[in-house]
Amino acid sequence: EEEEKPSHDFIFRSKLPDILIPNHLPLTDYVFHKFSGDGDGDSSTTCIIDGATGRILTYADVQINMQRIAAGIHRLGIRHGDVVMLLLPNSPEFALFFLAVAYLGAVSTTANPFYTQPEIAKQAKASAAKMIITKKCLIDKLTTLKNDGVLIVCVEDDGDGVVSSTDDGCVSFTELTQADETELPKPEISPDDTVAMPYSSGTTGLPKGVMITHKGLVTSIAQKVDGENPNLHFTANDVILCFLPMFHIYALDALMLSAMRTGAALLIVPRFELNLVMELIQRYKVTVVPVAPPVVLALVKSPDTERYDLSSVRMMLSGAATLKKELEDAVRLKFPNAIFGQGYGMTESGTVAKSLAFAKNPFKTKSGACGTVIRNAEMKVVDTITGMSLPRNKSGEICVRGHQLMKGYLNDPEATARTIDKDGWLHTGDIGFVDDDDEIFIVDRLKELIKFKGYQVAPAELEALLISHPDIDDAAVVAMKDEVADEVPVAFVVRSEGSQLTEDDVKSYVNKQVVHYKRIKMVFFIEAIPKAVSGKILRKDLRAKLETECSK
Ligand code: 4UW
Repeated sequence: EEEEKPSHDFIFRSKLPDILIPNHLPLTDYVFHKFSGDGDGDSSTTCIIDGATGRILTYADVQINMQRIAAGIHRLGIRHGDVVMLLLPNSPEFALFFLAVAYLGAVSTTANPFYTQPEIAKQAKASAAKMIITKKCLIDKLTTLKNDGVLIVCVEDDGDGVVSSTDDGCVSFTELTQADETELPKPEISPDDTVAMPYSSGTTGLPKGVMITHKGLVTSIAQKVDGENPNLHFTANDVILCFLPMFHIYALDALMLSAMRTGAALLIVPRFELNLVMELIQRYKVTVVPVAPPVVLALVKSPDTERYDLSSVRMMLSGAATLKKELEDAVRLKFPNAIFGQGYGMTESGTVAKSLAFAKNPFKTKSGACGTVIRNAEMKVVDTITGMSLPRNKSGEICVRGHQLMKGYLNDPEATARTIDKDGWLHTGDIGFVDDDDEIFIVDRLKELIKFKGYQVAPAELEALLISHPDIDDAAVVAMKDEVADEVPVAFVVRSEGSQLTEDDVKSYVNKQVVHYKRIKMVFFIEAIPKAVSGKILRKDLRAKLETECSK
């Protein structure tokens, strides 16, 4: 008997028409197209402002540095397809090295510089990184990798450019900048070559290398900032603030590269500190302030916002985690002259949705919506049980399709197939609906992922650490709601027989091995972890247990 198939899918599209996207181009050609022979960009305008030092790099500076660094790392043996790890805080060097690696046809795997030594080692090994670009203060975490033959390049800022040291056995950066950019023939790059490889746990399991291609990233940027009526209207007059972490897709794609494509200035700030940020907004007349929900909370609560002139801000965009409607309404009141809206994205898919309030010719939008699907893409909402696509105003799993999607997970075809189905739909693991005005509302998360202030916490990673403890027989990690962080990881632990293990023992065992936002906040001892017959942890049951029995 034939299976009954729905006669059609309910597919949602942008209100903006599709555009021609030059996604045959290598990423750096596309990004700097305005400043090439056929472009109308002025290379003497500011590309990067270093918020830490005030140093300015023009579009010409950035391009020549990109080519020199590319020639320099090529000399050190980096070739097309090789992986280079960027282990840097937000800095101009982050941008320059990312661009240089892309220019060469090599791959940047980006990592949080606050990661612990084992977290760094795991990603460096899994991605087979040949070189790590870092700062001197971080090299202690790289000793073992260096002994294993990974090249370490240190960048230090001496105020007027990048220099470095040869002590500690690191490669001299001076060697790189002395390289002659003309000695490097322009590398052949295919649109399907990987250019960026951030790590993400996706909908399930451990963090995996997300292979983002030149074509994928070019498409994602174009979907936002290209066209007659760009969805995200950045211009050469904008000063775009960047304190969100550049190793994460939000800042990398939607801020750094999108800013460069449009000729805007990117004001790079090493970390978020509210008063410093407001000081910088005032000093540089910042026009675009990209945020995540905890920053919105800080802005709304701060009594100091009145002390600074923040009137230059015309656009404020939030994303990476759920923003409560009350908070959105409160921040709108505080910045009456700025357009406020959300974007919704995922490492594996780039931007999925953007508020059309940011378009050159904007649309009216609602508070609480996380945008409308970007142009040149399709979206559907599917029933989580039947897989059938759903009409407007019905909640289900959000799926997206288009050239912006990742190529797949590194060395993990199974996880890739679980995430992108045979028809090319990427299953986000987010539950939401599309309303009558094409606006998307996210209402829940189907996937395991925990988001602490927008940072990824993979339960499977913490569970593996917990189970490695000799006194722990089994464990499960789930999210608990939190006022400030949105979600925090908490653990359910099954002690081995006779064990006197305490909550503090468990916490200190795990928490010294992980970066701060992965730290377990509470431990609950139970008899057994609830599991389905398949062995899958019943996380829903644990979350329900949290709400009923565990409130302490
Ligand atoms: N509302 C509710 C949201 C939202 C959200 C994300 O760490 P990842 O893999 O990736 C990101 C990417 C964010 C992003 C990318 C590009 C872009 O233009 C933009 O605009 C603001 C943002 O966070 O986590 C992906 C998961 O994070 C949740 C959701 O569960 C998603 O699958 N998430 N944005 N506005 N939840």
